[in-house]
Amino acid sequence: MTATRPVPDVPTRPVLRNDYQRSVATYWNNEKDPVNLRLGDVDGLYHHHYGIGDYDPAVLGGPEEAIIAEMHRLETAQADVLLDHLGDIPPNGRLMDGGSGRGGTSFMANQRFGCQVDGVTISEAQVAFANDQARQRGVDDQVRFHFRNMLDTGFETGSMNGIWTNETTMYVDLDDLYGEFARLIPFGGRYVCVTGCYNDVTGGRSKAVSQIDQHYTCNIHPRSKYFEALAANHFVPINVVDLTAATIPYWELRAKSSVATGIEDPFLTAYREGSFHYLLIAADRI
Ligand code: GPP
Ligand code: MG
Repeated sequence: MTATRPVPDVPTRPVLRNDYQRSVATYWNNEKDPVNLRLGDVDGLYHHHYGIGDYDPAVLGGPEEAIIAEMHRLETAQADVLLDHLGDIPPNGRLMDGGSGRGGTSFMANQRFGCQVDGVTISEAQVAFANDQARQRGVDDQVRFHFRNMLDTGFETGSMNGIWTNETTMYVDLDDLYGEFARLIPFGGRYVCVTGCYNDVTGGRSKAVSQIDQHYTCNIHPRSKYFEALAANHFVPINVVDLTAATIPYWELRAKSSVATGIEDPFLTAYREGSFHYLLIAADRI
């Protein structure tokens, strides 16, 4: 007789490995910023990423709600572009969201592909929030959020058709991350990354980039590091899209909004001076 062992929903090793990870988890466990919650309240998709595309200038003369709704529309448009790059995912497929936040992009992926989505985050508050959203949306049998570390997920080898990270890679070592993703995605699967990275061509970390790091307790990587770490871990880029010009209007609108957080000027400076890019990378696992 073959004994089947239950698969626990917690990895066997501790999720938080060091003081840095604990400090990041604490930040996100306590985060309740209107720039995220008020935008999410518009339609129940709570994002933790920025927007792309032009805003409608008419919102500037209108009520505050119109600006909030417009910023939310641009953030949702960003997630749509990310998902466009995942390619065809069958309804019986499975995707992973590395650093899933309050779940916005995961719900959009499930809506689009009808497939199973597993989000992982080291914030227990985000796991609880996003699983509650899944229940409210009636998709908790398909979209699940886990208190796990994307560097060591505990998911089965080869179990994911695709993985994305939507502005989360600045919190981790890229070699560790892509080593784990190479384990999870079988040959031919797709990885999509949207990130902010600094520009090797203009030199080291600019003052504005350092201010962004300081604001979020993160460690923005140079552009070169992404391609090095992907290549070293069996990922070959098929598309690289510089979204910098497309994200500037979002930051201009955000700077004028009532929910500005103070990080708008460093982003605008970094993008305009060319020391920082907003980049999408889609890569195949070979
Ligand atoms: C957060 O989105 C994104 C990050 C913390 C990573 C930093 C991103 C870079 C591109 C450098 P958020 O929606 O939680 O941030 P905010 O609260 O500022 O809207
Ligand atoms: Mg936000």
